[in-house]
Amino acid sequence: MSAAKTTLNIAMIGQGFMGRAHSNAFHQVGHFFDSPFELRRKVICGRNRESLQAMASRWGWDETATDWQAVVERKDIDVVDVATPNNLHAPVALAAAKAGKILLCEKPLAMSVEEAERMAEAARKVPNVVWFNYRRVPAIALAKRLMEEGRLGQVYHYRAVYLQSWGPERAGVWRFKRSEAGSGAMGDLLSHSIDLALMLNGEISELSAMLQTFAPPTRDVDDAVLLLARFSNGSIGSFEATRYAIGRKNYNQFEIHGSKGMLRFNLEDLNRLEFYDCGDQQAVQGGHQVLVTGPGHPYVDRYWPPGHIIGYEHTFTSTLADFLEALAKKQPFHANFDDALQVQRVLEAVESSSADGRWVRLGKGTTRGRSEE
Ligand code: NAI
Ligand code: SOE
Repeated sequence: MSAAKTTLNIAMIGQGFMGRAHSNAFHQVGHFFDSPFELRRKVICGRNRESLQAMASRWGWDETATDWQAVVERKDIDVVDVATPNNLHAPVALAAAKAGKILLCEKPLAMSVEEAERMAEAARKVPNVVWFNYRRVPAIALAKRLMEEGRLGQVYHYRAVYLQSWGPERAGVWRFKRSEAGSGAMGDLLSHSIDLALMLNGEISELSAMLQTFAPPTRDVDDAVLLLARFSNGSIGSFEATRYAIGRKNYNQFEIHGSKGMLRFNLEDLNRLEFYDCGDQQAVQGGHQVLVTGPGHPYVDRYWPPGHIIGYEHTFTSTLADFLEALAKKQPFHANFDDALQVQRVLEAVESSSADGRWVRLGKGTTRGRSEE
């Protein structure tokens, strides 16, 4: 008979989009992965009692609550998952870390570098995760593997865009308020592109950026951001993130050119990675459209047979699965609060460059993805 698994009681703060994505991951991880822990969806905490109850029933949460402070101090809670607007990440995470809880937190980690530093320091005492879920897209994990194997050679160009089309008519929600979001397209979208760039291509050494707000007074955050960057490996990068790319839905794309080849990925075609290999016979050179559904591709053997595509929600399940495995083996996990602090440093440099109209140097080591160590 196999030994009983340790149960982890989870409290999730937030009942919105990510509340659903995380609930699904907590529910599914044990179905697809050999989870070393039994996860119990113990308390879901939000602000709207009625919809909370409905959500708790739908997603299998035992209890509901509306006071996050009381929840994070409960002795019977092992894990606190922060899925609230950005301004609450720090207070909830700091209180939970103080109470010794395992910490899961949404991106962007914080409202400022100063806040992110305090959070990262507190989180070093407990196991922790930041939900930079795109790292676990199989095609992106494959891109990482190919780069680590040197299949791109020396990297020259890193180019990323993150395009959405909220446009002018979607004001009012927390995402458009500096007091709750901290920033606009920058923290919401660019943070993902920067996290991936640091993971795939290493440290950014300097940057020059421009932030733009198109919508007048109702909105006090950036709608769009453009960024030029130099990486420590000698490559140069360009990034664009916008909520005004009318016609684009969730167009999270990167393209990397090296001396031996090229990689291209777009989230709207999540199961595919394009790989151009200069080593191919000249007669057949061209981008390989790799359907990253196995065999031999990251994560996919946990889901369906080759060719049976997976979706957005699986990235959260795979993130959680990797974290639980690392937790059981007492191994480091990425992306963690320290990784997200590096992203936050880049975001702060973007703001300062945009305000001063200058290039900003980032101190050596400040933006190196921890996973590169
Ligand atoms: P949402 O607006 O759908 O949900 C936010 C939730 O927080 C709501 O349920 C609200 O009731 C709850 N909340 C607000 N104040 C609260 C309080 N005082 N106590 C308890 N609950 C409170 O927002 P969404 O899209 O779920 O975003 C949440 C976080 O997740 C943000 O930090 C966002 O940047 C991040 N996010 C990350 C994504 C990813 O790809 N990793 C995707 C979407 C969002
Ligand atoms: C915004 O529309 C959003 O949901 C971001 O908050 C997420 O981080 C991004 O993954 C998808 O877009």
